[in-house]
Amino acid sequence: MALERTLSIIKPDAVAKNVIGEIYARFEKAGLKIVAAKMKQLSRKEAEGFYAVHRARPFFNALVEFMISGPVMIQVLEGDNAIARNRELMGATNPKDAAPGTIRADFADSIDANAVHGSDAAETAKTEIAYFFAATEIHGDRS
Ligand code: RTP
Ligand code: MG
Repeated sequence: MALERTLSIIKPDAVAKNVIGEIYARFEKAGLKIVAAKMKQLSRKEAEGFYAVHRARPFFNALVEFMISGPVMIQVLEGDNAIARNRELMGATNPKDAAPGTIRADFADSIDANAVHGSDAAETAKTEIAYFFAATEIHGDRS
């Protein structure tokens, strides 16, 4: 299995619900290690840049507004198959479709306010991690 890193964001709705610790426990129980973390109020520019791939989509403005509606908790997760494993823990984008026991099934209210973000592929993980963290801020087993 490949030791991977992925970018995870606990979105403003879940931070406001005070469930950072419960979500971290799920990462840890699944064998994902938190190797970098910061709480941050995203600026509009940062949120637009982060989700730039969705710029032309009808939900883009709502997504940016939501992402800047309060602080987010941003972390790098490291572990075997971390990218796919984190996506499994998260569940489907729309919490109505998310499998029972997933983070979105348990903590998300809607497709817009859906509790967590996770990188979806190796290339996006690399770009997204670099968007928020310098190499010196990441303290993992993988160099
Ligand atoms: P994320 O990037 O936040 O981890 O979510 P995801 O991969 O599961 O979903 P993605 O397709 O990348 O969409 C990013 C976020 O945009 C909102 N969205 N709304 N109304 C809609 O049809 C719609 N589709 C996507 C969601 O909040 C999603 O998390
Ligand atoms: Mg996505």
